[in-house]
Amino acid sequence: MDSMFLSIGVHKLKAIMLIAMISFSLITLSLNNLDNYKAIASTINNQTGPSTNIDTADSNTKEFTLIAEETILDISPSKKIKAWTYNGSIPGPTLRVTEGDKVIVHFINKLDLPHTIHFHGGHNGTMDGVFEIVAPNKTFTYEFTAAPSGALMYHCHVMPVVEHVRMGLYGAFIVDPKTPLPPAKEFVVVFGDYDTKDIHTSDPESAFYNGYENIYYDNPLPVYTNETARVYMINLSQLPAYGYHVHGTLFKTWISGIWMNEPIHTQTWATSSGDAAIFEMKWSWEGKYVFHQHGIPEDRGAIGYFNVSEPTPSLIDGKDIAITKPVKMVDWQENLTRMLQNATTENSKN
Ligand SMILES: [Cu+2]
Repeated sequence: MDSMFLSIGVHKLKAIMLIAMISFSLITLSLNNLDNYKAIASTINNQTGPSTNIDTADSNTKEFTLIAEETILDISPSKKIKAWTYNGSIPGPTLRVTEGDKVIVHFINKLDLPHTIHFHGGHNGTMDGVFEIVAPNKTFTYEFTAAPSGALMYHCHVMPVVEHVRMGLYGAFIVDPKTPLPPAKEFVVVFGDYDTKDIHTSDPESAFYNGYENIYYDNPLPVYTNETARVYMINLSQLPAYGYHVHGTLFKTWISGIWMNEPIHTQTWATSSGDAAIFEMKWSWEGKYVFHQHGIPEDRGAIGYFNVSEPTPSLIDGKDIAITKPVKMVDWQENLTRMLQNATTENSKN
């Protein structure tokens, strides 16, 4: 009897010790997390640019920080708006990873309303950014394995979603295949819209690529003759599906922006809100070749052109021209958007 009592007592003692150890670990873990976030937040506060990728020892882990904050910015020469942004621009930074990478995204909500980040592509339900609402001044870490490869996207999924997306909480999420793609000059084009009077309207006054009306009509995309241009088209507008059309050539389309699809040949390709496509095209002749969302959106700012010129012998492969190496124009595009939007955020005021 005594020994049985002793044995139960020892089990109880072990259980109590185990619970105490777990509680201590959890408290330490959450404190560490908090310190982590504070460190990340102070790093971001000290940054001037859109840099999000935190160096990690493991090259198969890609770690980013996105901060939702109020931002005053221009979407045209005459329209200054009060937006909600990830890291101070519309769209937020393009997040680029390789299929199979472990993706870690630290989200810091500095806005006065709850927000989230919902990623397209594969992940488990707890990482979906719908039911895990992130309250003001709170943080959340999204973690998943990048798949499938293609042109994906991210956006806030708090209701009303039309308002949260249109206010600016969206961006491109590009997942490269494990096998490197053939060389091309690459552009990311995120299609969005806005209305200064009615944020819920189905007939918005502004439509644009990468957050600024007519951005690539006034600053055309440079391509050389016989060089392949690759366009990652991400549709985060709130409009019905309009077709992306390119002048002077047909183009290959990977439906829904998914690399595992077989490409088809197209003159125009329509995407709906929340869908994407990858296009590849080239021209044999010099010239100005317009691209636009065919119809209403082009009249409201969703138009630009490729400025196709003959390459000169001095061009550097992989820097100026994509012959054997790719040329990624995303940084150039993001800098252009930031320059034109001329944003003021709480961070930039500090
Ligand atoms: Cu939101």
